[in-house]
Amino acid sequence: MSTVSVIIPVYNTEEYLEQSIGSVINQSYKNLEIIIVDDCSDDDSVKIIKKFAKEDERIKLIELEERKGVGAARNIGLKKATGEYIYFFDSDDYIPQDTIQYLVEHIDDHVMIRGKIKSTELSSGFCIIYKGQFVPKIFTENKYNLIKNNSVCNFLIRRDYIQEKRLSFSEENKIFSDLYFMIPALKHTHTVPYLNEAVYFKRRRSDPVYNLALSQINELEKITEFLKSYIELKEFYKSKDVNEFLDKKFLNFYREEIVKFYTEEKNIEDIFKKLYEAAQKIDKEYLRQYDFVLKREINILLKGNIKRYKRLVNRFGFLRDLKKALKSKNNFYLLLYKRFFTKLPIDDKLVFFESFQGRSYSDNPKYIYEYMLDNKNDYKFVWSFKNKERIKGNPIVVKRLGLSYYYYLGRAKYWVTNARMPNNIFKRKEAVYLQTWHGTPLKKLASDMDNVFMPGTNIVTYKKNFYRETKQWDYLISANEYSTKIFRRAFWFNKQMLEFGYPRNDILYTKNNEKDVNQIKEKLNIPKEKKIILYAPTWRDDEYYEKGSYKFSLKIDLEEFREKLKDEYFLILRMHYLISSNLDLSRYNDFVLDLSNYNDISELYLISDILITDYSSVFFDYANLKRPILFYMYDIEKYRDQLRGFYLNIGELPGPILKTTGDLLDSISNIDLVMDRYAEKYEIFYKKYCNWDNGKASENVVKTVFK
Ligand code: C2G
Repeated sequence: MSTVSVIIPVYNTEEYLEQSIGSVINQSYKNLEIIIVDDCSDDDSVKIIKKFAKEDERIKLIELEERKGVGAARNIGLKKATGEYIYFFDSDDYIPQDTIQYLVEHIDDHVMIRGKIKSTELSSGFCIIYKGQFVPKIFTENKYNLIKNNSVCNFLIRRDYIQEKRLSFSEENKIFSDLYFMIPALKHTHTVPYLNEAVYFKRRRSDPVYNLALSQINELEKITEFLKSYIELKEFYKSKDVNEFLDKKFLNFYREEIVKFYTEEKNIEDIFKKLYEAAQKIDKEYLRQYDFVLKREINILLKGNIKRYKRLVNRFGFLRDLKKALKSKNNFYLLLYKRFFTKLPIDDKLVFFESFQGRSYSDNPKYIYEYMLDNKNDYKFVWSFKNKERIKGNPIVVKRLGLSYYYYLGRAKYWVTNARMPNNIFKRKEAVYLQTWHGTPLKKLASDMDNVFMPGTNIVTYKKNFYRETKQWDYLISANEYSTKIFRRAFWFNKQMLEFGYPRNDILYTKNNEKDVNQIKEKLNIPKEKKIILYAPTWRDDEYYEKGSYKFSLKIDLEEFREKLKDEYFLILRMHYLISSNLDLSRYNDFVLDLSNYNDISELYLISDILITDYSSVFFDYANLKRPILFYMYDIEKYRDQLRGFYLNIGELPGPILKTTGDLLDSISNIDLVMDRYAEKYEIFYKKYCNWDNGKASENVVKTVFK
């Protein structure tokens, strides 16, 4: 039985090692030599590997004393390897148990074989079982397609072949290091079998630090490295097939990465010299088969005149935008925004407001606006709504994503919103973006999330979009020190944090009196003589109709609730703004009111005597009132452990965690006892999370931002 040396470079992948190394150890093919090269990790990776090594003598750990990069780590692993075959594996990936077995069984007389690579975003839980006879597909002229993704992973290669051809990885080029190994590896062989059933799961890393396209600097680094390796490899390899492979790679890279780099209005100057040098290497004959625009751009690039090239890129950029613009009304508006509205003079006294993506007149933006209405009358205001509304102060009202929405976004000096803006809208440089956010976080946010279960996205795209958004924020409001800490990290935010509490909570201090409370009750037609219970749960990421539209099934037995409570209490149901399920409450009219569509939850806090919630940030705000809170967390295990994960230890919560209607009723009928029992916790909670709120947050925010 031949030995397979599995080479695994490791750098700070502690969270994946159990699964990744575990999947190698558990291979049905047992004759393995597992060489793990730790590239100077500063997390607990080495500790975990040592634990594995103690129990499995096939594991050899090499610890590098200084960081050398993945290419160098693999080269070191190769030097140590003694097996007949080499198999490359990355320390955050995962292979089903028969993968190596299948590869060994099907390599025959070939020098190498490759299995299938599947990308995944999930942090756990994939499994694949094939049974039966498999026939590999043989790659010949098209063999370079096997390294379209620039990766050496899931290749099984004869070690004597590697030695004979002196194959090694580039140690300088970190991103395209594998190409330096794989191009010559493929060049010297005629046929390469490919086995679809030998699967390898490649994790699309959720950590943006490793996700190279994320920031501008990294994009620049990626482009520079690509151009450098293209030039080097072109100089080294003269054969037609390698050249065609490299040219194709270059032109695809140009179209996808470089054009994108330009369209995001980054500097052509930063890459022009290298790009010019790279373009000299392209085979003019090969270029002929490409479209007019690409040919023309490359041909002008070849002339080396940056001004001319820039003019052309801009012109074609406009044509590309125009082509996109003709596809939909929204794209057309976007073009107008980018090319015209943002080129008009900025209006220094114009403020653009939006709350919950135009869903309502509410939350922090509402209170900032109302303060400005009364105190900053030299400003003009625009509000954006999904469905047009009339609100006080007579501002300009625009329909979200309509033409005037884009026009005013382009003209306004200030943007004030509590949620993300659409992905493809970039703020003009002179504008000021005040992001208020919409809650103290309990559930994990943005960069702290490991998985996303929302429809229509994956973790990498989700984080990239989020990152692009947060980079545009100039100010961010935080309601407490705890939020500040989380926001800085989770939102990659390093500009000015406004630490005054939440503007939306001002009224919890300024209107917490009988007269104002009764006024709200009257407005909403709510019995004044009854005590009010507010039930305000959050949404569930994995229960949806479609993107942006979520389901909710009420887990409170209303029949029983009414039966037991109707004499003393009145219930307000308040679903999260992402919930589109409609509740049929017609049978309970005398006891329940659905106020899910009411604009302002802060007013509902004011009028209620008890809050029932779950994982919603509403409890942080409500605690300002020091009134009882019951946590109805009937699905806590799933919500916390699978869907989101929490920042807060639930032992800190200022009220009981309940799982059934019976538990709720029990607590409600003993509410004074509950308050007594939680008095101390409540006090600690209040000090930690409500400390900054004092009724003046709107004023302080406005005075800081609108000087
Ligand atoms: N909200 C509401 N009614 C509900 C739930 C929430 O009006 N039934 C409002 C509250 O103002 C709340 C905000 O929406 O503070 C955010 O709701 P969460 O339930 O906390 O959920 P989410 O929108 O996912 O935001 O940092 C906060 C997080 O981002 C959570």
